[in-house]
Amino acid sequence: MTDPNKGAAGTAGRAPGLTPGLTPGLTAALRGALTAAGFAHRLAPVSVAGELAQILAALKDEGQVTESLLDEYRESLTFSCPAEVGEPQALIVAASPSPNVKVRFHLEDGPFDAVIPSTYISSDAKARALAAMRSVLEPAGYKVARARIPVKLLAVRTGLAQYGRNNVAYIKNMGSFVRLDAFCTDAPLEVEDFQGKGSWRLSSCPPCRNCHHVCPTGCIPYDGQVIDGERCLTYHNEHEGDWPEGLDPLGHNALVGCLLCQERCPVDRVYVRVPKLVAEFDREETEWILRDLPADELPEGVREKLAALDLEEYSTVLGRNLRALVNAAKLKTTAYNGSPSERGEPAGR
Ligand code: B12
Ligand code: SF4
Ligand code: SF4
Repeated sequence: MTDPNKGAAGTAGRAPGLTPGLTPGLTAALRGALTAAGFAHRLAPVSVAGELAQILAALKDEGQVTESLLDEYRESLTFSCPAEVGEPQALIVAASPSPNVKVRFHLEDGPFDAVIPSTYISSDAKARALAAMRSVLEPAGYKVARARIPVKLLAVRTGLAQYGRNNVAYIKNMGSFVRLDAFCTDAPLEVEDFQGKGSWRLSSCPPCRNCHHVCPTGCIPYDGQVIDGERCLTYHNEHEGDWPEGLDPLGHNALVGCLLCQERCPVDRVYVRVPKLVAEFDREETEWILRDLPADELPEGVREKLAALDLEEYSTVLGRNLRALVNAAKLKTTAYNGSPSERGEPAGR
C-alpha cells in the first residue's frame, strides 16, 4: 500500500508553531493510533536531540551532574537511532501508565511480598507503542524504531511532562508512575517545537518538599534542580556491591529501585494503587534468587520468570536487595516508626 501523503506538500492550513511537514494525514493517523493504544505523546524535530546533549553538557560544566554518572549512562543518554530507520526525520516520545506491582517470595520464615516499582516491567509498553506506530507508518513505507536519548528531558522539552523536585517526570492525568520511551522515524511528520512553552517544573513543587524530606539517602536538594543521582537508593540497589556506609537500613522499600519520593508526592497520591501480585517464586526458586547469580546460571524456570518481569539484568542483586527488604520490614515491625507499609512485609499482613 502506498501512502497518499508521501511526497505530497501538505503544509497548507498548518497551525502556527508547526514546522513544515509533508504528511499531515499520516501524522494525524499516527497520533490517533498512539492515543487509542493509551499513549500520551509528542512529536519533535530531530534537532531537539542536539539541544538535549547541550543541556547535559552544560549541567556537567556547572558541576550539577557528575562526569562519572554521564559516562556510566552514556549509551542511554547519547542520541542514536537504529540503522534500519535510515535518516531520522522526527522523534516521538510516548508515555503510558505503569503501575507498581508485587512479587511473592517463599522464604524460610514464610511468604514475603516485594514491590517492583513502575517502569521496570517495560517490554509490553515498548512493544505496544511500536505496534501502534508501525500499523500506521509501515504501510506508508516508513520505519520507526526505539531511539536512545535522555527520555525525561525529551518529554519535558516537548511539553509532554514536567519535572518534579524529585527529578521524576510527571505527565498530565497520569502522574509520575509512567513508562517513557522515545522513538525515531524516517517519516516526515508534522512536528511541533514547544520551545519556551510552559514551565519545566510542576506547579505543586514550590510550596512542597515532601520528596526531599522522605528521600532515604537525602539526594533530593532542598533548593536547586538536580538530584545527586549517584546517591539515589535506586543507583545503589541496581548496582552490585556493599551498601554505602550510613545507608539507613529502614530505607529499603522495593525489590529494586525506590518509591518513596513518588509515593509521598501529593501529585501522585491519586495514582497510587495497591500493587497487584504478578508472580510468585516458590521456596526453591526463592533460594536461587537469594544466590545473586548471573541470569544464565539460573535454572530455566527461574530465568523465565525474571525475564517476564524484565528483571534478568538485575539477577545478581535481587537476593541482596530481598534480604535488605526483609530486614527493613522486620525493623519496621519493631520500630513503631509510622503506619505499616503495604509492601515489604510478610505476605497476608
Ligand atoms: C541514569 C538513570 C537513572 C539513574 C540516575 C537518575 C538521574 N536523575 O539522573 C538512577 C539509577 C539513580 C535512576 C533512578 C530512577 N529512575 Co532512572 N533513568 C536513568 C536514565 C538512563 C537517564 C536519566 C538521565 O537523563 N539522567 C541525567 C539527568 C541530568 O537528567 P535529568 O534528571 O532529566 O536532568 C534534568 C533535571 O535534573 C532538570 N530539572 C529538574 N527540575 C527542573 C526544573 C527546571 C525549571 C529546570 C530548568 C530543570 C529541571 O535539570 C536537568 C535538565 O535540565 C533514564 C532513561 C533514559 N534513557 O533517559 C531512566 C529514567 C529517567 N528513570 C526512570 C525511573 C522510573 C527511575 C526511578 C523512579 C526508578 C525507581 N522507581 O527507582 C528512579 C528515580 C530517581 C530520581 N529521583 O530521579 C524513568 C523515568 C520515568 C519518569 N516518569 O520520569 C526513565 C525515563 C526510564 C524509563 N524509560 O522509563 N535512573
Ligand atoms: S513531593 Fe512535592 S516537591 Fe516533591 S515532586 Fe512532589 S510536589 Fe514536587
Ligand atoms: S528514588 Fe528514593 S532514593 Fe532516589 S530520589 Fe527518590 S526517594 Fe530518593
